[in-house]
Parts: sequence; structure tokens; C-alpha cells
Amino acid sequence: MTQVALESTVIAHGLPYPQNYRTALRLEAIVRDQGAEPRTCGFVRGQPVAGLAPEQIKYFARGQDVIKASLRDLAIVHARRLDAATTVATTMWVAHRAGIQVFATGGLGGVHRGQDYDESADLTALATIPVLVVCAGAKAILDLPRTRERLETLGVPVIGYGCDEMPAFYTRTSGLPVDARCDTAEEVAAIWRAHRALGLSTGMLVTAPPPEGAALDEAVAREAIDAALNEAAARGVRGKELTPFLLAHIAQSTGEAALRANLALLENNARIAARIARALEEQ
Ligand code: PSU
Ligand code: MN
Repeated sequence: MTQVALESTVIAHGLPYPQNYRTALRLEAIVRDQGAEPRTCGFVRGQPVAGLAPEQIKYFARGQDVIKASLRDLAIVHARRLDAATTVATTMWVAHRAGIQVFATGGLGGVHRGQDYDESADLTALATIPVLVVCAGAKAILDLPRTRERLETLGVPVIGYGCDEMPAFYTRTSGLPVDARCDTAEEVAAIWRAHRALGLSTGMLVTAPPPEGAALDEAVAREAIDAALNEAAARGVRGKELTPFLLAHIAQSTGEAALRANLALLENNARIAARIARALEEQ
């Protein structure tokens, strides 16, 4: 059966309880509805798990004693037998190890604004792990033009699923072009097969805009992002805490409109990923 990987950092550190738990289960149900098997990934007592059980997902959703693990953390998590939620980078790692080719998430990490030395290991993973990642673009809190250039440098194809521009997570456009537009899962599957047939070892990004009715208004998004960035700077939030802090601040300041957009795009991406996984199986 075709499998689709799902991440756990968005559950443990990206969304509030109990929406996060309900969302995690709903994403799994959406993948199943499309005829694929969901595999929510994480580390339990230091062991990589591709396919957390519902009670493990609940424990991750409660978030206590569950750290956020990116690539640099894996050896420490493993040696010390820690429980850890996986980011895009480490979910790619777990998925690849489990033989899963397709992974759905919300927004990609990338280059932070005004701090181009703070670059998510999500980009490192895309440069080195052959997994197809479906997302709504890079998170809008980031420096999107720099992030897009980095993807080019690293040799990561960026596909627009029903779009010509990379979406900007909360909003549908960014002004940044994709490398190719695909309007069906079959077209995406054909390019991914070609990627693998050529022996390319990078990942591939499939970007899908947030659903029309759920996307944030551009001006609202811009204002909320600026406010969150200012607050983070004032409080000196940095490193791995920065992304969760910014997302939580934006959810609060938009009266949960950002949260609704985030949930809607996660569901949309899970559905698209499952269709791509099915198309890969059939070709
Ligand atoms: N998108 C969301 N919520 C999240 C994330 C993305 O809607 O919590 C997470 C993903 O797991 C992504 C991580 O891999 O944020 C990036 O964090 P950093 O910039 O610290 O690498
Ligand atoms: Mn960082």
C-alpha cells in the first residue's frame, strides 16, 4: 500500500492543543480517504518511528517532554532515548529510511529575514534526501526570495501544483516563480519518476496554494508577520524557538484566522500528497 509521511513538529510545536491532536488525526483520515496509508513520523525513546499510533500522537500533541528535532539533534535524541517531534528535515530522513517517497506538511523552513545565517536544516534535507515534499511554500515569516534562491542553488525542483508562483503559506502568491506548473497528480508523478530515474539524490518540492476561502488577506498577513517579527526581536527569541514563536504570535494576533489557514492548507496538502502517492503506484 502506498504510504504518505506526515510530520510531528507541526503537531507538538506548531499548533495549540487540542486542535493539533484533532488535526493530526484528520490528516491521517484524509490520506486514507484517498487510498493511501498515513505515516506520522517521530522519535519515541530515541527510535525513529514512521507511523505513530494514535495514543503516541496524542502524547506528542500534549507536547510535554517532546523536543523539536532537526537533523543536528538526531544522534543526541537516539543516544539519550528521547521523545522528539520531527521537522520537515527529520521527517524526510525518517520517511526515506522507511522507504516512503511522498511527504505532506504545512510550510517549509528556510532563510530567516534579516538573519541570513539562520537557515533551516529543511533546506539541507531537501538538498540531500530524495523525498517529494508537498507544502504551501516556505513559511511567510521567512525571507522568501532568499529561500527560493537557495532551493535553486541546492538543485531542488520546485513544482507549482495548480499555480505558477510559489504560494506564501498564509497567502496564495509570492511573486516568486516555480520551475514547472502541474495541474494533476499524474504530471507530478512523472517528474518525480524522472528525477529518480536520472539518479538525482535531492528532494523535490511541490507547492500548493492554501485553499481560496481559507487564505489570509495579504495586508492582514503582512501586518501580523511584522508584529510577530518585532516581538521576537524585542524578546531576543532565536534558534529553534523562533519558528514556533512566530507562528503562535501570528495565530493570536489574527484572531485565529492564521490558524484556520494553517489547518486548511495542511489538509489540502495531505490530500494532494496522497493523490501523488497513488499516481506513483499506478504509473
Ligand atoms: N509549518 C507549520 N508549523 C510548523 C512548522 C512548519 O505550519 O511548526 C515546522 C516544520 O516542522 C518545519 C520547522 O520543518 O517548523 C522549521 O523550523 P526551523 O526553522 O527551526 O528549522
Ligand atoms: Mn534556525
